[in-house]
Amino acid sequence: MKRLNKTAISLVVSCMGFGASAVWSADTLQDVLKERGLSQQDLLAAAKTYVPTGKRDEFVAFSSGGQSGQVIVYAIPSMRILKYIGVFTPEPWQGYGFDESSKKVLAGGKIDGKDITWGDTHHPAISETNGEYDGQFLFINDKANPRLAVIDLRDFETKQIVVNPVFKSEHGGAFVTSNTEYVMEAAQYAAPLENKKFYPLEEFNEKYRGGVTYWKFDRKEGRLDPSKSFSLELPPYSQDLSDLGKGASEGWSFTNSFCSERYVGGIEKGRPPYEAGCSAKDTDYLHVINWKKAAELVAAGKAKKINGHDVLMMETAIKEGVLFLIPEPKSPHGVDVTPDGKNIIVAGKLDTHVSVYSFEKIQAAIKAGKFESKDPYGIPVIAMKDAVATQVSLGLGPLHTQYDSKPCIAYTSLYVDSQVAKWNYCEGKVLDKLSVHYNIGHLMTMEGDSTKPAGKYLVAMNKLAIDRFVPVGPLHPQNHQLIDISGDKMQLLYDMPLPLGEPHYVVAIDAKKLKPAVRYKVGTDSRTDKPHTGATKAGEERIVKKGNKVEVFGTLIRSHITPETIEVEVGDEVTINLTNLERAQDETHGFTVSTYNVHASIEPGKTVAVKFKADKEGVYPYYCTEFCSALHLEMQGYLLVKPKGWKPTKTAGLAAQNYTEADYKATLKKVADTQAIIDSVVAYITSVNYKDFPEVVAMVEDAFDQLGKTKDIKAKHEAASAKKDWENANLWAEQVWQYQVKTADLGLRAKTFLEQNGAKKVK
Ligand code: RUQ
Ligand code: CUA
Repeated sequence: MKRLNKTAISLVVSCMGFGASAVWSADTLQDVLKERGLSQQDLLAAAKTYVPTGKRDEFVAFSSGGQSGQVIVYAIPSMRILKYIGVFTPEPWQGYGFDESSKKVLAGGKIDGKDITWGDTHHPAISETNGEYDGQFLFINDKANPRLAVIDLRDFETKQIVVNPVFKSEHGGAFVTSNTEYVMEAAQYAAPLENKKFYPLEEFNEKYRGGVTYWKFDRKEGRLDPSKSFSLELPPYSQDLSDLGKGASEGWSFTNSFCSERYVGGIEKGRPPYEAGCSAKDTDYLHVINWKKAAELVAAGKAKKINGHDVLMMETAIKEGVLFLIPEPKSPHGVDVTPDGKNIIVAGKLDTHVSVYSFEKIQAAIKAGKFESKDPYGIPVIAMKDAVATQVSLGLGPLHTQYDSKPCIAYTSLYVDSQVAKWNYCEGKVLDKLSVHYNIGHLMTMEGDSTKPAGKYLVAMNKLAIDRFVPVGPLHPQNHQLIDISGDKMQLLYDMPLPLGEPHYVVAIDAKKLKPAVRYKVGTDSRTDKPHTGATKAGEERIVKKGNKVEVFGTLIRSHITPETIEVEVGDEVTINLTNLERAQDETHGFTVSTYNVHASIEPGKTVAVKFKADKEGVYPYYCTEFCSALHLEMQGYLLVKPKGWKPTKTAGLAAQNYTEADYKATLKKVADTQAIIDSVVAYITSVNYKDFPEVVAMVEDAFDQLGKTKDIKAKHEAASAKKDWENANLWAEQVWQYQVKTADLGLRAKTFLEQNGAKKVK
């Protein structure tokens, strides 16, 4: 690589907005470039993605976690990972699958009474209002075990999992209607719709079916409503990706298929394999569905109940004119409606073309009753020439298409060529091509599925990331590549390894649209959004024993778990409810009991219950698992599981420490010194406009709560000292100091916050 000269460097430096007097002198920058072997292009890319400490990213991306069954949240352009959300798979940090309420959410995903603790997540979708992302909810599907999950973006927690009542696999989901009235998913591999019903493969054409499901979403409740959801029966064509109409095509949906040959393989019997049979014909079928009318038909009682679920049968759909087919080139994959809803772009994996279907032409053909044929099930087929506006040859293996903020501009992934093609779908022209790492699957532009894509960046999702990163064994991470699409030419900016399954698809939203909470209303069950039955107020902590059931109503506040001891008999059923009483931001506590496989994450205000059978005698420490404060390690207690009928034998109390008067005096000195610190912090806080900062007000409230507790305790150590009981005098004085430490800790956090956020002096 050519060594950059000084002029070039200073040019770059001034472009980046570093003044001549910047801390990084030109020489230092040049040294770094030279040392690390970086080009000017690299430096530009770095400057476009680097987000300095304290600054925030512009977009937030929600990535499918692939086979991990989770969702990965990362920020753009820095590509910093922000969170993993447990969805179909237990996630211990969030207590997901280890506390009672989250276990119930996961149990919603049981199939035939069996726990399924993983998922093959594919396509996340953000809820929309008038076709624009509103940042309220996220939906994601599980292909392997056909399920759909709802994540509330107020707390980024999974609230609901529903099982598809008629499918055995599901790929074309999740997609939302323009106001999130419905969330759509399409079956993948055809199977009988009736549950637990066997038909031989010889009866594939007659008894196996595909379909699409429209899940009714109740936005107020934030939950899918299975009783108001329905499906549409489709031929066994291996339905694939789908998309919902918007704008001009509002009320309609579109679903691809890749095996309209209805081939069932059987290489064991000497038949050619699936891949040969499923790509034999030149075309498959795009399914065009009037879902609004279908919903009306279902409401009018025209559906058939299968497994207790409304299914609009093909026969009815054909008769009522809600289902049509159009040929589409060879084994297509992606179908993507343009932002204005006027066109539908289909990419055929085994064809170099993308086909731009015109919704207007499709409607004209339907109105005129102009069909070229019927498929074997009697569904009217619109001729491709009557539906296609244009076809553009882009390259090998086109898969998915995304849109720019600029009109008519689209980006399509080319799997075989490992490229992104930028093209104009109005003029049918290729504009630019960029080589990406390897085997690109999906790609994604900012708010690219909405009616108003935000442009700026594109992420290419490359599969099987050979050679890019430091090797970590035969299973490679995936590679998400960030691309700048703001100019005429695309520019590759960043490679991010994603090490948690194969993320199929990602959606990204303007970060400003997300308004997550920082705390819960005290006593909230976060998985139901309702008051928790085990919620407890400070001072009302108790242990209730009824027969062999022990229920603990406890609280958490730095750095203390109430109660400190839980005594049960072997065989008791133990429920521990814990409420986090903190108000300060991020004062999260965790909770576990040794060897009982329970864990909870208890954010401020939350109440969580863990439950287990104390089936083994012994002593089991419990503790807070989140490093919440300087005295976090002391946030502990014991679960004592006593043998049946056990009686104490020793009459002596707990061992004494033999503290002296000198110890007590030393503690009092420590208390006085700490109080001086608190006083100075309080003086600072009250000298500025701290009341204008809700975060600080919460911290100050918590701090005074802590300090308020010292009064009673001070009385205790003084009483003990009057009796020359140095043991208790010293220990109670120590307790005063504990509260002071917590107060000082909060006060200092508040002070730092005020200083960093420009608090002003007040009189
Ligand atoms: S898939 S790589 Cu969306 Cu499941 Cu296309
Ligand atoms: Cu609470 Cu550590």
